[in-house]
Amino acid sequence: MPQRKIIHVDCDSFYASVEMRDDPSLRDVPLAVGGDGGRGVVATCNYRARAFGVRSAMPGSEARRLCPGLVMVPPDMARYRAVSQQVMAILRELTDLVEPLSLDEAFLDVSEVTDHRGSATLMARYLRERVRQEVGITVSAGVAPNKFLAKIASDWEKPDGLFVIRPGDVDAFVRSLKVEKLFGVGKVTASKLHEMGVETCGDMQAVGPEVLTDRFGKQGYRLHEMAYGRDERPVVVSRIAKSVSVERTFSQDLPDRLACESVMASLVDDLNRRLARKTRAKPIHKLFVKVRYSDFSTHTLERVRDQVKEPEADDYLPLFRELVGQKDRPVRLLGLGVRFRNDDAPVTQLRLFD
Ligand code: TTP
Ligand code: MG
Repeated sequence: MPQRKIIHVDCDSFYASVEMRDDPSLRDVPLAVGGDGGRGVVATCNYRARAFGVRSAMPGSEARRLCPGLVMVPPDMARYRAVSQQVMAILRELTDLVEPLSLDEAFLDVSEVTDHRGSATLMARYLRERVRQEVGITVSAGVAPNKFLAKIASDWEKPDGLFVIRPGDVDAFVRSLKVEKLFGVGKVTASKLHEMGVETCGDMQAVGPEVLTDRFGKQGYRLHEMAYGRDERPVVVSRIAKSVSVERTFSQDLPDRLACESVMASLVDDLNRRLARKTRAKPIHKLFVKVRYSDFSTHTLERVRDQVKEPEADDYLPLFRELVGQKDRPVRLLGLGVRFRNDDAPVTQLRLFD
């Protein structure tokens, strides 16, 4: 298998971060999000509450005992889903190979991405910054040659951290890695391993695959593989893209329509690069443009354009002109994209967020 570059992204104290973003009075207090305004269990809590020992799945009563000043708010799943979609959309602008694991985390396979000089570290930095600026929450990221290590890496510098495990660092990294960090190793497996004198992956390497499979069956072989930092599971894209788009937020607003039209060609280039990376592209059905003005009002327009194979700036200019009309207003963001035809039988589509 060729060397891969995998990024794992995980939002920090996700539900709590959304609540803190939307209500400044919650920003400087220990906060838990939980069922029934406090009588249920803690879904998550901010890092200030974690310092008191509050944790996910803890009964609200226990959380309050540990942390007397704890503020508890009920969850608002609709809002978390919307934020999640915003985050995932930013990830998908970088690559289509995005595998969400839950509302707040995803794997990306960026092996083929050439933006950011092809550096997964720069890509992860960029994604973290964009989510911070555009969504208003922090995410931690891990970069590694496979999913298993990328997930450990994203947790390493949490919250608001980035940790990179380069291929050459893998051996040294895993040798000192505690077995508790391994996927599937809970309290029971960990204590069995400890009884065998195994604390780290280095210890586990010394034990060898035979003993591990004798003791743990199939899981034993997985443990052996993980002890060497090996994991060949691919990033699985479980949804067929309905559209592909690119957008750019300008560090300084574009003053007028002419300025917008002059960046169109480079946006179309970006779009075509993204389209070229699509492995399961269907025929294009519609083109659309999006404009956000300096007052944050956002407008989009789409038109059926079945004949387009590889869009050009000239395909988008008429839409752009129709959308903005005759007036010049400062533009903050410009986006464009394509929607694919959706006429063949619906592929069994995983509803990720239900
Ligand atoms: P996590 O990513 O496990 O936790 P987190 O994002 O709150 O904190 P961090 O990643 O910084 O450690 O889970 C994501 C969301 O899933 C979390 O915000 C709330 C929800 N969740 C529950 O509802 N119950 C749980 O037991 C857990 C672990 C999470
Ligand atoms: Mg999280």
